[in-house]
Amino acid sequence: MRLYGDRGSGNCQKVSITADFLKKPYRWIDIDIMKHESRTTDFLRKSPMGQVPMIELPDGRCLAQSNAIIRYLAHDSSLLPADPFTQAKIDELLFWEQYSHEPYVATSRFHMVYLGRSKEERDPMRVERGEKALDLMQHLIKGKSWFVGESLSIADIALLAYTRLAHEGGFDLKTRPDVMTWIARSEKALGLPPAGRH
Ligand SMILES: N[C@@H](CCC(=O)N[C@@H](CS)C(=O)NCC(=O)O)C(=O)O
Repeated sequence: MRLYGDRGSGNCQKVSITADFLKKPYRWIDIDIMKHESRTTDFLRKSPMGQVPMIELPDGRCLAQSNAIIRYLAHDSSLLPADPFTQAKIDELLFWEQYSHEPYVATSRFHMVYLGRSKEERDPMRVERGEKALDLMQHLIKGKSWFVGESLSIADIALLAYTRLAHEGGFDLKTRPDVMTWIARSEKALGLPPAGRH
């Protein structure tokens, strides 16, 4: 399998974290999004969405969208239990992450880390919605170890990717202590070095 990705992207990190945890071999292919390398004719032929992460299977089939990819990789593993309702609860969080978390927390980080904007120059609407998303995570994880069920799942990986990097987008997790504990728990379970100050 080939994994096309930008190493600084949380969406791409979701895929490498999942593949590494499941010991699925892959070849990482660096795509520099700032040089628009995901928009070349060759890349668009493989994946018309023009974004990373994207995987290419040995038989040539390609798949984009981080949460679709990790869901595919996790099939038949502990990260995606077989029970249909449990899977739907995981999907609930995968969709929520893409609609209500990533567009605000990740893009605020993108503006600071990739575009070099200051914390003060962030888009106030994105900041407000990002803060709300992080508050909801605190509410959901309070009193629990994992977001769905009793074990680590791809819901945790999807949410972890940008939440552990939220400080790089100017967000402070100190008022969400259970989120901070869950980040440390998840990083340990996944064998990841701590992403830094929260
Ligand atoms: N919903 C997509 C978002 C993918 C995305 O936004 N990718 C960014 C990097 S994080 C990208 O490829 N940007 C370059 C571009 O759009 O040209 C996913 O979850 O994979």
